[in-house]
Amino acid sequence: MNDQETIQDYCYDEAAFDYHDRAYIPLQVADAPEQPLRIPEILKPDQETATDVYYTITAQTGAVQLLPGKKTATWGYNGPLLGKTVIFKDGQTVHIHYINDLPEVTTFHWHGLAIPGPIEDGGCHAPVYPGQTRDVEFTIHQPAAFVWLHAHPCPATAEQVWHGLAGGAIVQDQHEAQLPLPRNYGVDDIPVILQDRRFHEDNQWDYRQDYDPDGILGPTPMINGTINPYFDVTTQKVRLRFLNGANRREWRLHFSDDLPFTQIAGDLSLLPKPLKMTKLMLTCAERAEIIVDFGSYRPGDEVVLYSDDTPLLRFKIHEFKPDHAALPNVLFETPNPAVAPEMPIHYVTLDGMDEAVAMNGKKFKMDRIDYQMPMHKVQLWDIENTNHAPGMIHPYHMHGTGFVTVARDGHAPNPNELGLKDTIAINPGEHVLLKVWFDVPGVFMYHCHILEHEDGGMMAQLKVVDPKNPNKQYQLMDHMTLMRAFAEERHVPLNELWLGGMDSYRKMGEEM
Ligand SMILES: [Cu+2]
Repeated sequence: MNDQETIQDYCYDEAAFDYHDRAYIPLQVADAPEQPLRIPEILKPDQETATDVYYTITAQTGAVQLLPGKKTATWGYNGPLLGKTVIFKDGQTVHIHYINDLPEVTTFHWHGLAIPGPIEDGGCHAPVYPGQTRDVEFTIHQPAAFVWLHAHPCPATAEQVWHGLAGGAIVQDQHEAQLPLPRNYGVDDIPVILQDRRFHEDNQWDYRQDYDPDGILGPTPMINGTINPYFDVTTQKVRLRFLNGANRREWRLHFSDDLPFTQIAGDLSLLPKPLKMTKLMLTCAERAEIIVDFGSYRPGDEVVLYSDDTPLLRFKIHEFKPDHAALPNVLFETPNPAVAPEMPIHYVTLDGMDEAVAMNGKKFKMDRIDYQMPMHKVQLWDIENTNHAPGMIHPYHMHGTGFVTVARDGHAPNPNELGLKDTIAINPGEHVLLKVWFDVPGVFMYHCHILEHEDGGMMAQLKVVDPKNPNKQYQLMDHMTLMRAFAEERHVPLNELWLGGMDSYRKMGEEM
């Protein structure tokens, strides 16, 4: 690498950054003592063999001491808040036993896993009702990446993630394992899940009070479920696996002293080559892995990670052994399969803002298939954000696959978009061209990953048809079935049920 390649730009339309929104809530440091960054434990398998691994994942309620005073009521997986880090190995068959110990229906969606849908994928068609369980089984066939688990019941995805139903998962493969990269989990390889919350009376969260159809924001940064966190640096190089787990917020990351860092991976794979940069923007659901070299600091120094002007995480430098090993120049060969000539470009538009959000002019319907696509065929997808400038940046996400970014408005993609991705930020007025293919069958959603936008209807679903089983039928649920369950579980009549996304349909006069 040479210095000319250092990226010193956030790469997106500044006029569309979230801080221009009239409802924007700036981040501020909480009036609370600093705390060690929580490192989610690795989830222990119930059983593991050379070919198979068995996990139990329980969605549960809990309470966490986030601020001085009262504990905050939270939700989590196998713990009170967020989740334990799940390890998946390429080639392994995974068996998961889900338990719902929450008071209401939820689903368990693996964001970033290329596994069949809609049941294994765990979107809105795979509910687990309170007190009930579900078992799924799938095989991992994909490159090393940092993916995540989150709730996805429509239209209450946003509210359940806000309660805490989100956790990281690491896909490991043999290629990545052989590269000289930090991977001592919790020491020089740490997840950094970026979220924001507003604390109300008695330190509680209040989703409905904070609701905004363009996405809920809170002033307090919460990193891995920690307020005012610090991390003790004991190695010269530290690998940070960032996940934007916020409902709405964009994170514009940079370090004190404009310390350069090296991005090595995006959402679903390593990058073709490491990229030196000083600024990194992540929109909702995007991931990035970076390596920070603290070699120019001494014990007692502190390095601060910021988003815009707000400190998020303090790195306290301790003694470490010098590590001047260079990173490899080549990290990954991004697949580049040929487009099937018989497949015309498929167009998707991300439309509107506030309650008017839609995709291709329509709001999402759980029992409607919007598109059919043959398995293994590669197709160009043109994703357009039809917002007029200044508008908003919409992070576009696809379930069940990783795609290759071909072009932004006819220009080369940003250099850190050259690996496999599952979520891509689209500027207002922009067309982003993707190469899309599916290697697993099923029904999959694709949507804006501002969680209130997806609940509000900026979402659609496709059916991937396996040529070996072209007539396979999928039992699709509808919104009303889930909403009746929510009404019953919340002990309110259906006409008094409030779920954020329902507002967006009602206000636009649309049936669910
Ligand atoms: Cu959006």
